[in-house]
Amino acid sequence: MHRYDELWAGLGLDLDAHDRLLKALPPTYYEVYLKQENRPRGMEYFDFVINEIHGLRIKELQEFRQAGGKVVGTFCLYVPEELILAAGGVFVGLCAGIEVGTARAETVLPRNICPLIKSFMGFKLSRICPYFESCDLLVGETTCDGKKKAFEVLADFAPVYVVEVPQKKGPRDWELWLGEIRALAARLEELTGKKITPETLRAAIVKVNAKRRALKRLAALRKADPPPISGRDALLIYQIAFYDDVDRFTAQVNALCDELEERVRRGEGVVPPGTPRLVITGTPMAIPNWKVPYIAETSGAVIVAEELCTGLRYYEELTDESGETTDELLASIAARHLEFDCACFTPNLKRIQKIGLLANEYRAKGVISYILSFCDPYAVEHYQVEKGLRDRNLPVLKVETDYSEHDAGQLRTRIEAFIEML
Ligand code: BJ8
Repeated sequence: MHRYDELWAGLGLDLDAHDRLLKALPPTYYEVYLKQENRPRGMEYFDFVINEIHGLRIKELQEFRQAGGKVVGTFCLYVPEELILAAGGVFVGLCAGIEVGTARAETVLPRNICPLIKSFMGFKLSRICPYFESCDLLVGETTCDGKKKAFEVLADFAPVYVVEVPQKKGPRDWELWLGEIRALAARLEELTGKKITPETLRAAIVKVNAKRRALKRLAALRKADPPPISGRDALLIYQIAFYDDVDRFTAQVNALCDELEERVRRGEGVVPPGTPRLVITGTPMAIPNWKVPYIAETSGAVIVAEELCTGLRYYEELTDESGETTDELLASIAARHLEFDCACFTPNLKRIQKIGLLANEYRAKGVISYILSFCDPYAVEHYQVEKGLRDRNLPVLKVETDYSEHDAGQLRTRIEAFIEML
């Protein structure tokens, strides 16, 4: 990776700690990604993006800010990307998937808390994430208790605005949610100094829908046996979707899909036909958390779909583009963002049905229920997942883990045994 010392210093990063982070990534990336055989050529763009993860994109964000633009950091799918774009801003997803700055994070958080929360707090307090340092506003949300309370802490270190996400999906919850979307729109207008109009809203919805359509196209191609792309590569693309320029990303995903269509036509895949196919469900896998997919795909299986926020939940639903007024379009955005199913909601049985349907549609032989340690919503909801999949005679393996490598050997043994019995 090129060095951007001036840029990083300008953002106030701790350059020594940042260097250590940058050194840790390339060997892992080589092992998890570059060593794969028969990768699609179209992955070159995404490799390039990762190689420049703290470089070119950060430069673009700084240029945007120097021209008066505002960058908004988010942590959850319930914060609509199209709203930020409609207000003239740029969004970046800030969830983090690596154990970094833990000691600092533990000065303000309990030790036993979800690694995703600890990781984003560690990134902020250690000043090693140029995305965090590029944000003019962080938009949190009241999903799980851990995140909700962590945003109160984060507000001591950066400007934070919190959206209230309901816990149920009834008529009263809808009223609350629509009000929250309107309030967020007003806060974003205040931040950017730009009015959200029906035109800017519709353009933003069309733009983000195009990205979702490209990702849906990619997902559909993975139904082929053999699949033309690995689960690891698909996950990488979903992770990059959270911070890359929307139009460029969409074009690159579509170009990759053109290539994958050709592969499917030729019957060419990344694994031999008949390789056991898996669906992964559960908590999000923020970049660079590739641990479980890497283990599963180097243990004789291939992942064909993800019921994750870094997967299906991110792209499945489209926002209705047809509204005329700002209010109608805001209601469409609110409706779309109450559609997908996070375990923070109750009841959440649509999620359970979705996992079964997904496994059938993608001809998966088994499901991995992936849970980040100390994530109560997904850990407790695993009971429903297991029950629902048992009814469909689908084997499920529960994997509860964090970002460290200490359990990698034990996980490999369990995952290999699971794949063998499929
Ligand atoms: S819509 S999954 S991105 S809340 S893993 S921090 S739930 S303790 S990330 Fe999430 Fe939005 Fe839901 Fe998706 Fe809490 Fe669990 Fe940690 Fe989590």
